[in-house]
Amino acid sequence: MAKISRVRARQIFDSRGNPTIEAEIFSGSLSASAICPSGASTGTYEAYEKRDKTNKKYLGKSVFNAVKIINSKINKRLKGKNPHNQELIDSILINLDGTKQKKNLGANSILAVSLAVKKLSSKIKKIPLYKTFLVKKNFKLPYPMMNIINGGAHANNSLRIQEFMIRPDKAKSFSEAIRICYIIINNLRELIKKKGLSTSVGDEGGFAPMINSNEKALNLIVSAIKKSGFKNGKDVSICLDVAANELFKKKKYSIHSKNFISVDHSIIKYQKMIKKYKIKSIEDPFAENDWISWSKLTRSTKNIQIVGDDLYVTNLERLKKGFLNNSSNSILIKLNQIGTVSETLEVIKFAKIIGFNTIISHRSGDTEDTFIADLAVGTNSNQIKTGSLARSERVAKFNQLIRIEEDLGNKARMNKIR
Ligand code: 2PG
Ligand code: MG
Repeated sequence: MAKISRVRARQIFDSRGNPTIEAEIFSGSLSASAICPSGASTGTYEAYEKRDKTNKKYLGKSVFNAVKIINSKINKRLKGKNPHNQELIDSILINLDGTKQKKNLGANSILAVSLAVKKLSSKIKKIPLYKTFLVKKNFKLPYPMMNIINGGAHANNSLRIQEFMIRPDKAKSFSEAIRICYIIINNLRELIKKKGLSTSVGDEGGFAPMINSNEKALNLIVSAIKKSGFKNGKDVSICLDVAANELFKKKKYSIHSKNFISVDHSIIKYQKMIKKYKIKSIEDPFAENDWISWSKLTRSTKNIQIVGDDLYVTNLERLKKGFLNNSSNSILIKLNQIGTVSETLEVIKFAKIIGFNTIISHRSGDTEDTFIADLAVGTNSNQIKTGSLARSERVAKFNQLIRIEEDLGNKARMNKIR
């Protein structure tokens, strides 16, 4: 039986240049490592990210204490354990922490270890990582939701909506999906340039031009899709992440302009926007505790993907509540919102039972780690959200999916958009 001989960690840096944790697990002559990502527009109910708040050397953001926990406590508890028993290892970590939001050890230290164990197990078994999750055959590639214009907390322009994405719905293969996005992004760059605006990019690789209205961003995208020879709403769909937690005050929302308006009024504006721009998917249209407004929107729209991110925070209890309230029809999956691989898989399994789409997602502070690309294929998730075709930490995930597609050869299929 394989045994873990050592667990060690170090502080490294994420794509925003902030400290994060890399964990490394050893068994015999083999080892595997994994890195924890970090969000900017985080939900209140996410698992806790442990940082050295009083260490001024890194502006309170270093993770030395969390690293120390891995090198001491976690190393001690996992030594001698079977790396193939992911559930046992994750439950040891959960129990060692003992809190609901993983406040003792920090979800960042727990997740880095949990991911590294999963990778080590696949390495020892000599099985590609994507084959070690829920799906055992008929693997399918996810559709990318590519974030081509960044706003909100991910850019310093004044766009209300955080993410403007495109999804190439008619692509027959993953490589073709990327090619379609590539063409549109290049045309979008030209259109932005022509307007005399900057083509620099935001945290997730999408352009972050200094524009101030959602409509202006949407018009640019519609033009880019058209210029590329595709039909908006047919070949390619526009998808949004509003991240409405950031736009909520006293029961009112400032999603559509700087003015705060009522929920009913916001819904009317959403409906107009959906119709005019043929929008197919909206993530976090309302705030994380505003369950009723979510249900109102979900009930009042047809064939629109309504995605819970901050609403569910990859947490089974919250997903159950959303299901009972008819709050949405899809869930965004982020490993570090909950903190272990096993708990993430539990949430995905339940989402599938209730017929929700599962969309695997990066964080705005991400790294060269490509775990989520394998997770998307291995869980039959029909979409992946991992930024744009810019910034290596984003492109790395797309490249890994291209490798997986190649590995599957003539068995590779695209998933279905429902
Ligand atoms: C989101 C994510 C990823 P962050 O809101 O969906 O795009 O952003 O990691 O900042 O929470
Ligand atoms: Mg989101």
